[in-house]
Amino acid sequence: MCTTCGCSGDRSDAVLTVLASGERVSLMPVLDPKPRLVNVHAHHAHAHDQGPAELIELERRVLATNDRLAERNRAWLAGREVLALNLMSSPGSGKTTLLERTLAAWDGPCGVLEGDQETTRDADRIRATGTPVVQVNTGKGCHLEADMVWQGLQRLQPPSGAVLFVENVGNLVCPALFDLGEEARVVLFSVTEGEDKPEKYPHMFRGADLVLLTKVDLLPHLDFDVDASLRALHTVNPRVPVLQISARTGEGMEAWVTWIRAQRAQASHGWSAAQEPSRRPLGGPR
Ligand SMILES: Nc1nc2c(ncn2[C@@H]2O[C@H](COP(=O)(O)OP(=O)(O)OP(=O)(O)O)[C@@H](O)[C@H]2O)c(=O)[nH]1
Ligand SMILES: [Mg+2]
Repeated sequence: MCTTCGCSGDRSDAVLTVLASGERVSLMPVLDPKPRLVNVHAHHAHAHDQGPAELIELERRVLATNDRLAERNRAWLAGREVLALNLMSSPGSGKTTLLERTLAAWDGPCGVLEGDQETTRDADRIRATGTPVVQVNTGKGCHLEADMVWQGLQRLQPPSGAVLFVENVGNLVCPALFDLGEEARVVLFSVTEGEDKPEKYPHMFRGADLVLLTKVDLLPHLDFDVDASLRALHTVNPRVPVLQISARTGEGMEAWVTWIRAQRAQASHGWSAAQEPSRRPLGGPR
């Protein structure tokens, strides 16, 4: 849950679908990693009765739990030398379209975890490329959480050396708060959104390891000022690399694929030192 937007912590309608088999799994937290979480959920049922201090404490504890689960994902991914990229943006910035084109261009093993509140439309599009995919529907939730990614990983079982693309729920606010165990965060910023978005949603852009300025094929038809958008971006994240890209024309795709390769090469240094996670604190697969 996020006190940021007030979205419900109720996970009763969250579900994961494995596209290949049609398996559907409830994402109700079935096993709280620490007993004290039970209290968190119990409290949340009455969150509207709580004062700001209690809500901040509640959020801190939820995020701390998420961070521990994200570390478990990170260790699992490192143990299998799988590069996980978390793609985030506002709705409709072009995440799925970029993925469709990327998967066609990528020559190694891949997996995709799709996040949306409802429907399997994005996962259907990915499945059509022949790539293994699971869809997480968050229901009332507005972001993916680390345990959802864990559940997806257990079903995708990406092979060693694969790239796992996680398409987060379209939202420029809450997904930024939740570490998923990814190696890098890629934030898409489309030229139809207005130059000021990085300054209005600084947390998302501040946490980005790469920003993709998308739909640049539309620039001739818009009064979007690329230089002004880059100034706004660099105000909140001065050193973030930016690639201008169009999934429609293919402009920038080569640079994007090169960036992914470089990420994998860089991550592999850490993987060689990585250990399997201890099973004791968090338990095995749920
Ligand atoms: N002109 C142009 N249109 C694009 C490009 N990329 C995506 N689109 C269009 O933008 C719309 C949204 O694209 P999606 O890829 O579904 O966006 P998304 O970010 O996955 O959307 P959500 O999953 O709903 O957040 C679609 O109509 C796409 O055809 C592009 O590079 N150029
Ligand atoms: Mg999408």
